[in-house]
Amino acid sequence: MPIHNADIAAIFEEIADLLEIQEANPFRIRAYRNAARTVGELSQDVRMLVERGDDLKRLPGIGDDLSAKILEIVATGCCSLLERLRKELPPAVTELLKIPGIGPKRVKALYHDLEVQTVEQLYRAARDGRIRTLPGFGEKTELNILQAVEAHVSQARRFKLAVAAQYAEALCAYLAAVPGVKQVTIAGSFRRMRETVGDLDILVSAMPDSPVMQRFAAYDEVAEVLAAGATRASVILKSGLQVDMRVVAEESYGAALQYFTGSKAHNIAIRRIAQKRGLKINEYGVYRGEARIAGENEESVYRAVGLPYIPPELREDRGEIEAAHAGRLPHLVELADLRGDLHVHTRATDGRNTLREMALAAQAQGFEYLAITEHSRRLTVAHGLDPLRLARQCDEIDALNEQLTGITLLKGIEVDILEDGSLDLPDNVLARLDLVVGAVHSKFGLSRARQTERILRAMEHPFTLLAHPTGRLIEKREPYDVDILRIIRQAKKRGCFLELNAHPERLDLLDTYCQMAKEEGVLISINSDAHSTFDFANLRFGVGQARRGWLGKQDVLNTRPLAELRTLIKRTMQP
Ligand code: DGT
Ligand code: CA
Ligand code: CA
Repeated sequence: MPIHNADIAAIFEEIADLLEIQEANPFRIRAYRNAARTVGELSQDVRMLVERGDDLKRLPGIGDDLSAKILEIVATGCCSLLERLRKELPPAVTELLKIPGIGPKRVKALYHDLEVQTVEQLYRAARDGRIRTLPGFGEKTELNILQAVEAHVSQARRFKLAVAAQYAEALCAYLAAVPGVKQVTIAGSFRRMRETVGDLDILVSAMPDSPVMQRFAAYDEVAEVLAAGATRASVILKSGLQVDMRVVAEESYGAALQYFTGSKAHNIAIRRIAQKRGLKINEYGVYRGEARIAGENEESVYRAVGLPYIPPELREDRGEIEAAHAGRLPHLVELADLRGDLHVHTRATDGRNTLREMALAAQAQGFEYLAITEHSRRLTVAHGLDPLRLARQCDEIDALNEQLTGITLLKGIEVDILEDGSLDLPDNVLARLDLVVGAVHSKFGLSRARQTERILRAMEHPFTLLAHPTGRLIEKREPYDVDILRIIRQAKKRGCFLELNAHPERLDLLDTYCQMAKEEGVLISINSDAHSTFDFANLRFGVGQARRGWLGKQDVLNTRPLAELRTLIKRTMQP
């Protein structure tokens, strides 16, 4: 079974969780968490590194022990340590950990103090009011748990786009190499770049004698074949991800791609337009009576119904069809439009590379500038900077800029927005910087009014952009409650900006908020929030989300050349 980065990361993450429940050495736990992050966010395939004989120890945070574990996982598909740990704890502990909002600390307390061992028991304990009696739990947490369990039961599992991408791209490469295969495309929500996908929909065109169907069912990561016919098959991968595949004739490829890309709402709206024009549209083509008038590519399908090509990210029936009719479709931003990144960390706080390594990686990415934005002192877990350490880093950046050519480092900070809306560093310290990235890292539970007020007040200081503006973590932490429209309007007034964080767990701003910012005339910065040189690879997911939010190149702050960017951010530094 081929092992993907996400599999290795999940094993390390589970080991860390189980060790934490067993109250193991915190450093050991930390090491597994870091390793999970390193591997999970790596843009290269670890299995390939192993096959090539690369030294895994050159990866950040991977030493002898972890490197041996990775080799074991790649070779055997599992990890003996994890199996041992699982045997030592009741199986339901693993289940409990999957519920959002219940981390290892809470599982530990529930397991040790309430003897809760199954999700069912957890539900009953919450319903009967027994959880609130535990130290550190309270009524509110109990209610949260109750809701989380209900949501967990009712909601089918979805996969984060970046995780699905690891499985999807490997499978596509495998299918593309099957004899007789001509085209392979992942359609569905994956192609529309939704932040999570329910399943993968793969479309293939192949010669009639191609063994692609058999090969698909025989893919060594398939756990179960749900259905297999002459032109369609569905399987479940060992990761739990379902994959539907269809094989279509080449002349229908565009029609099928249009159909299976969806969304369903978009397709229904397109079909209605076709009907009005006396046409019939399905996954084989567009027909007038018996005659097929389009279908070999998507452009022909849209042309047949009188529309220009609509990019997949817009196909949600959220106004794209009207815009297409009126010739007002946006020209969407592309990864290659980005000229820099305005939010990254280095070893000075919780990043894993040096200033120079980050600068060179950004340059290799084709960037012209990179803003270094460490955490501020309040965030002690990340070893945030105080004024003295910040000043020292500024000197280092100045010195490094003297040496570097073709890339400019900007001096910034990711400063904590405190509960009262003040910033974690005084204005006169911030004033020395090129830009200030403000972020909420605490008190997520404030009321909407207070949370909004807090952020509006923060903008009265030197303030360039609001990082991850709602603080949500996909399927892990709900967004904090905030009046985003008021914040966008204040940003407009103030001349500052909002971030779209490209980290696959964040992708925050939501697409609809991006659209809102665009309408209000507030530029968005698509940032990696990189904690290592590998993380720039995440920018493609940020760009995907931006495209879903209708953003064009001109709507994105970091598509601006350096000189223009400097003018724009300079204004934000005067309160
Ligand atoms: P997902 O998998 O939940 O993330 O979302 P999708 O959009 O990938 O949905 P999925 O996998 O159920 O179906 C793939 C595409 O097939 C969908 O986007 C549009 C098309 N499709 C599915 N069912 C229908 C339908 O009943 N009518 C129409 N017009 N299209 C459909
Ligand atoms: Ca799908
Ligand atoms: Ca599907």
